Amino acid sequence: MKDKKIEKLIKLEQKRQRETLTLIPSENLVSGDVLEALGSELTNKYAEGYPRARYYGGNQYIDEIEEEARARALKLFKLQPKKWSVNVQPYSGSPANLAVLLALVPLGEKIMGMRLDMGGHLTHGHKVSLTGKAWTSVQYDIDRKTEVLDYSQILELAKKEMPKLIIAGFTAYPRTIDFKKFREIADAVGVYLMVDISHIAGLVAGGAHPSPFPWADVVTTTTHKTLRGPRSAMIFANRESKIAAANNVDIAKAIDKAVFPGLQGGPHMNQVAAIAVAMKEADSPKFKKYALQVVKNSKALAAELIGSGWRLVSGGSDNHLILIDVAEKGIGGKEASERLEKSGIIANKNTIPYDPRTPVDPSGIRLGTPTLTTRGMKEKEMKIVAKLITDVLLKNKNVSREVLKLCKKFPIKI
Ligand code: DSN
Repeated sequence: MKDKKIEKLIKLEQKRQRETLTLIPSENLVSGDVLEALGSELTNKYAEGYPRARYYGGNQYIDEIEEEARARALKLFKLQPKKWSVNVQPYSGSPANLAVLLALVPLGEKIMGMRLDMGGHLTHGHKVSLTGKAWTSVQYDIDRKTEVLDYSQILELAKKEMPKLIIAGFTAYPRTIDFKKFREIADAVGVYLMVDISHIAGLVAGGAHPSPFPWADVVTTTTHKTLRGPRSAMIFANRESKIAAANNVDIAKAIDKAVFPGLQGGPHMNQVAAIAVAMKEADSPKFKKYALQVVKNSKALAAELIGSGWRLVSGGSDNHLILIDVAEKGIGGKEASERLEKSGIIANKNTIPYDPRTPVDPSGIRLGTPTLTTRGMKEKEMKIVAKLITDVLLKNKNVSREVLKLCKKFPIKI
């Protein structure tokens, strides 16, 4: 690289990633092939429109790449092109979610998603997000006592508020989601069910979490979390959606139109190519094993943390993530994540349900196992990681040396 300043900073970031334990559940490590596609000359090309219907010339190879990405995405999730369409152009998860709302819910009408501080997402109708400004948003909670979803409460709220679209899928929910129950709720009020599987897409693809596809009208996902692809997103639309038919909506067309020209200009074709690469990588027995190991590791980490006296939100984990109530031990989430970082353990502070503290210094930290599992760590190492976390937070130790040793034993291979 001729730009020495940026080259140096990239190298330092590579070293940071190699020599720390990433426990942020929404992060992962991509393969060399995904990086190569992202860093390719595809970034030079404008391709506004869709395959075989572009506004610019010179798109013959670009068209093939986008068609391949779509075909591979459908195959990965075992979807028939006759029944499902997929749009691979959203720049990332937030515009993908926005595009779905733009396509299916008239501006100003009501949507219903989970509250951010309960584990939802900004784009599920939070008041600071466009999704909470351009639409009327009602938000559901999780059960105060069990800290899991209470489907009957969600049904009641849906019946009372009569939203036009219900969103399921979360960013800080450590348990299995019952998509069938969400379908029943959406059907009870005759509205769209949108499922955002950004966090668990890799688990769904690998068979480590039930699939939303038998139940949803639309599924959105980022591609860079458990799915281990580039920073990007996809929207799957159910061509057989009864709600779309009842509303006289061609759901696939409406979503394509909302993505482009509704929200975006030219797709980032380097990202689209990297999605294609990632979809193929995920469509393998090796990835399936990976997805199952992510969950095994999360359960092992959760069990060990509980054994060390920590209170976990909902009492454990069924997926790739864990929420520790650190405030219960008198430590703020901000302080906890900062102290962990000093020892090379990277986590993020997070609200817990009904958090009495603020989002900038909440009661929890959120941990996830996708990255450590990509590095090859298993249950044995999760026990070590749990002990390191406990040593830092409860015994005030600096465990940098042990962290580095573990990182060296499980190098990042691309
Ligand atoms: N920022 C993502 C996460 O960490 O869960 C969600 O957008």
